[in-house]
Amino acid sequence: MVEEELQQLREEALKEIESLSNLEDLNVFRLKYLGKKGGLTGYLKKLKDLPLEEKKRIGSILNELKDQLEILLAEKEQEILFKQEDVLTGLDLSLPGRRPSLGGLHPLTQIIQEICEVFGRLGFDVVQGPEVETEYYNFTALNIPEWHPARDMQATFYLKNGAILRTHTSPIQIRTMLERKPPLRIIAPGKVYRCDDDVRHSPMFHQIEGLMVDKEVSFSDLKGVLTYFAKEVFGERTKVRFRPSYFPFTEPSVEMDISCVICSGKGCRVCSETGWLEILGAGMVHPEVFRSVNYDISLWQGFAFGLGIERIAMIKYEIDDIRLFFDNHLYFLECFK
Ligand code: 2NM
Repeated sequence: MVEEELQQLREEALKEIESLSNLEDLNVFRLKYLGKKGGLTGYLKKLKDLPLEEKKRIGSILNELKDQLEILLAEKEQEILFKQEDVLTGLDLSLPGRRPSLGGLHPLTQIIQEICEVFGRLGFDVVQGPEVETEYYNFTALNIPEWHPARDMQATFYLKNGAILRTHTSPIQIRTMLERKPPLRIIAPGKVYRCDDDVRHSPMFHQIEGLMVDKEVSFSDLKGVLTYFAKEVFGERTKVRFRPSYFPFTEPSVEMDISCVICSGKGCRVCSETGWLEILGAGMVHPEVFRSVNYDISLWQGFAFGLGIERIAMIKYEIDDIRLFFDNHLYFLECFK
């Protein structure tokens, strides 16, 4: 039966197309089935000898088979051409696309955000202020007298019109105390400027200062708040100690150390064999500071503190050159994503 023969031919042809892998074999196949002396053409030639009914039936089967083979051949040819191109260009269209590389927050920004969150949990508001300041807000209102070395040309950047670049973020706290009424809990992060430039100092760096004013705020509150901060940022096992110190704007004044994050207190190169790292200054707000913002010192008490962000980041990430924060080398920044 012709039908059965054709069915067999179709199955063989389909199998053969499937296994084709180059253009030469593809052309051989084309000739074998569809060429002038090909298998299908042979049947087509024989059609004219058949009776009309059979001619119609077999003819339509042959046409359909011919169309099918031509479509499959064209598809196969495309597939082979694509593969050849892939080999030539090294292009593999089946690979997933490259992900665009995303930016990340600067390590200093991350630390500022983390510290603001920690104090946020204790009810402190984040406040901001201008980087160009007056001597009054930066020094005078903070009980820093005319003769104080911090006012020296070498430490402060003086601008033409008598303005200065703030040397700490404390003027923000003075401005906020004038704008708001106590009680108050604020934290002021920002850039500050000092005429200093070496491996440990940058002329622009970042500080966070905090201030809490209320009717009964004691030195115990200062210790409690700052101990909580140290454990949140450096880990639950971190120990703290307070040493007496001096700042014109606080009395009494202290510096807080944490147990060394590298050797946990045993002594190493990072802590100069002391087991401790100095991380901030603090104290009870000086009555002269309250007087300059017209807070009644018989009603209000407060503590304040200040810390350098770069110093915290250098301790936390064991970085020994402050300039790395400002060079913006991608291989440095990508470590903090
Ligand atoms: C420090 C250390 C101790 C401080 C004081 C004030 C203000 F404005 F409330 F008086 N702001 N920040 C302060 C106190 C800052 O930095 C080492």
